[in-house]
Amino acid sequence: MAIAAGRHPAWLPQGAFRPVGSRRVLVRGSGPLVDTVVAEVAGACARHGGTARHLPGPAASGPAASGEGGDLVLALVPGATELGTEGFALTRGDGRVLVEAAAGAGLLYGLFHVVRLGEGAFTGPAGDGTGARGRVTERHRPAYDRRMLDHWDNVDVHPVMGQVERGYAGGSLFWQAGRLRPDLSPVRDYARLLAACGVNAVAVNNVNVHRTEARLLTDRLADVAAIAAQLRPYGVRTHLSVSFAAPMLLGGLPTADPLDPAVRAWWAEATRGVYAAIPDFGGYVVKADSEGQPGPFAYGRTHADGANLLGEVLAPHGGVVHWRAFVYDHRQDWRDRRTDRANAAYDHFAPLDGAFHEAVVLQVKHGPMDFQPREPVSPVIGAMPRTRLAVELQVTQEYTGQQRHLVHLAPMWSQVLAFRFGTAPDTSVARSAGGLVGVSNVGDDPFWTGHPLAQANLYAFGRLAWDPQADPATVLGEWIDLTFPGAAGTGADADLRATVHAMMDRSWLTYEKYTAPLGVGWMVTPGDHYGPAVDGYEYSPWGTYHFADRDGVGVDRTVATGTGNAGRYPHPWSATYEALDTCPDELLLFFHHVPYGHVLHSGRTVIQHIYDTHVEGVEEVEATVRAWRRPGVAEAVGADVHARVLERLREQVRSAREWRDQVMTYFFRKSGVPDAHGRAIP
Ligand code: GCW
Repeated sequence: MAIAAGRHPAWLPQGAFRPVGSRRVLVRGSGPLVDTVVAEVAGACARHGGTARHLPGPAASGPAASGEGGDLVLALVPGATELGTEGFALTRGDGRVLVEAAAGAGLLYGLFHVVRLGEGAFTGPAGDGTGARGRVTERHRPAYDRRMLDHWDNVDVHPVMGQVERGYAGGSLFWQAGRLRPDLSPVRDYARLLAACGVNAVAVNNVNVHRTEARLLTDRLADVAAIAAQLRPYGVRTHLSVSFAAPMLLGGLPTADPLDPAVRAWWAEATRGVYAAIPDFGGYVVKADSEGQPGPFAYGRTHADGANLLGEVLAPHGGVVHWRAFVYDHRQDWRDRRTDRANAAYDHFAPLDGAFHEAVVLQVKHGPMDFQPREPVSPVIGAMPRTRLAVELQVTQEYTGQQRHLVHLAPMWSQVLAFRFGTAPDTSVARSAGGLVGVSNVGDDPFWTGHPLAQANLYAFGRLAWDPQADPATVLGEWIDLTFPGAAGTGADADLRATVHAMMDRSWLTYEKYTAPLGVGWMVTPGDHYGPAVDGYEYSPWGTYHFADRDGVGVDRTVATGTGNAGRYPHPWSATYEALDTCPDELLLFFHHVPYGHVLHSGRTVIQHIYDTHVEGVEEVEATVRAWRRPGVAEAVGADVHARVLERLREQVRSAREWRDQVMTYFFRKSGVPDAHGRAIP
């Protein structure tokens, strides 16, 4: 098993398998995913000089299994139901490792965990943190049953959005100019990478379902089945975005009214067809009544009516519908200061809590707006305890530099996941959610993600979906060690690790500094969303404003005088956000319109904060470029990676300077306030 030539191996280079492949390995058990484990182990051993054995019978549980001869034993123990279908137990010490799992998926995740631990799995201290000697057992289970990536891939090349909507990594892995790709082997490699970071579900087409894509549900279902066949060996289930108007578009019915019996019968029949072709199909994804997509509002029905129809037809087959909460009015009037896009999902969905079928998963973007570099957590997530929720993150860097800028997103995501609506731990975003969904950043680019270092975002997404409490810096460290194993253990490697950490750990905060300030967001070029246009959306119907004038800036979202958004949060957040003196600096302009001279908790005025952070942000990007050009880095990461990253960093510097100059100039002209440090503002 190896990533096909011509593509960067990402976090599965052959060297990462050396610790496993150079040992005596025994796999016990049988089944499709066990076969994958066997093939992985056999490939690694053939390459690195170890020996691989396979005994198809299951093992007895406990130490007996470990004495069966092997430095690494991977054993299916069907009775170990406490591990679930994806969990595994890892026993190690004395140079030997035993992985036990109740099902094939658990064994596969256990194998990739051993790969992640590397040589340390066999030689390092046992991992219970107590320093105990001898053999120690750890148990690992994913926090969420579904850890999913949504691909915004079109089948036809869209005249404006291209092959992949908001894709920054070339074409689609699945689709090419209207057809299924003839060679799907990269999809198999992709599934392998996903299993190695913990992702187990993929939606294969854009949530904006156009005419051709709608047909994937019926007459082009064979294409979806072909993709599913590639994903399945790595435990990844296939999902499909469908059009709510499918009964009309594909079935010739006069309506898509969710309460119409003919519509319901049509969906039931279509869904039977899907499961006949793909027995382990995961379910549908639906973007309804959103940015022009059809939905139940056309029939005077609620989103519960719409979603429940699909939940009901999927449930008998074990599927779910991911119903997106991204519903807002994109025909707003900037003169109207009461309507607020930040309120929309809450106002549409919170009143429906408890009304959804059990096979409906409401998929909520992590913030109330749209994946800006800084937003508060969406109040919807805290308001629907009787609804299955999945939190949606944007791995593709639409608003965070489009994989031309180096922005490591895991620190933002873990902050979101750790946010607590109340004081108890179970009020955290991580605990309120039943699943995590990421919009994929992958395409047919040789580095998978355009910017090679953006691979770390995909990896971190999977790891946080497995364990939302994982420390982002540790996860980044894992990714560095796996991806660049050539230099492992040498002095140069420690240096590389430190260099990459220094470049990436705070890169999200750097990006925040040189773009839109203090949580207000946007200020991007309309349409493609790349680069600065401070007033680009200011008078548009999309509902994304900053309201800067000569006296001040920010959106008044208070209950007292604004749009009332602060009041959508439970206590104490409603009060925290409502009051100027308690609102956190980084969200100040999201919740308040303030004069330029307003003094932040940091002690700086708003205008001086804008000047200072924009200068600092550019300096930090310049330092990042210097770090990447240090001697030894190119050798440690490979010339191809080094060159591609350098090319992207150069563009990042150019773009960051453009952001700095435009934002500083804009606010200097508006406010007339000079920079306290006397720097020249263009
Ligand atoms: O961020 C916006 C994007 C759209 C996207 C939409 C969504 C797929 O600009 O391109 O459409 O969000 O999440 O549905």
